[in-house]
Amino acid sequence: MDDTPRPDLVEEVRVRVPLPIVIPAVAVIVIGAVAFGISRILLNVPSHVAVALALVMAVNVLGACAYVALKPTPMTSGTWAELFVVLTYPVIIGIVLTQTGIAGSEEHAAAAPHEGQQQTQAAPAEPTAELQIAAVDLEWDTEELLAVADEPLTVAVENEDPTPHNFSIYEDDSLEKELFIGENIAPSASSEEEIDPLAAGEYYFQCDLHPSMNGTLTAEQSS
Ligand SMILES: [Cu+2]
Repeated sequence: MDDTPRPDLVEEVRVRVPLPIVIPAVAVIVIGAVAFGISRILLNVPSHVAVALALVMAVNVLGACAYVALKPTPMTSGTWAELFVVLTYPVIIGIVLTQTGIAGSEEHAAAAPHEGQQQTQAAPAEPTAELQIAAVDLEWDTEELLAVADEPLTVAVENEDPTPHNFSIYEDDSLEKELFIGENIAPSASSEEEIDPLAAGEYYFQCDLHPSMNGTLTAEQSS
């Protein structure tokens, strides 16, 4: 008799053995990638467009599943490809809408500050020697300060809280090297802190009374 295993059997075993692991793993990866991709698109279009897009996607998924379930003949790679196109065309529409701005992205940008971002101001593009920061509800109103390097700085610190705060600068978050330690600022008071010139680089600032109130001060050469 012939001892060599039937090549088709070997092939079958090789394919079948890992399937109970491979199929769920691939499914998780694919579902995760699709969910992540779609969420990027939905978050980038105005909310009314996102709702419509999500509904179209949902109908598509239902339709595609019905199609697979009812199809009598085995699926060929061609029908899989068709299915893929049907499932992904809303994603493509979404990408086109996002990229072209047809969907009114300005409106979305205007709405963005309502989504829990009012605590964080955008960092100013130009470094300045006159910085401002305010303490509100045990948080700084910004976590990024952009200062001019090699120039004396002032930091106007406003305390809008009923508790005292101070403003201190350290070389880094190890707090090993102090660069400036501010006096405590009374509730509802403000203080103009004068800081010696800082070399270009990144520094760490915090309230020493509440170290969770911290951020990064970046010193940059002014252009
Ligand atoms: Cu504080």
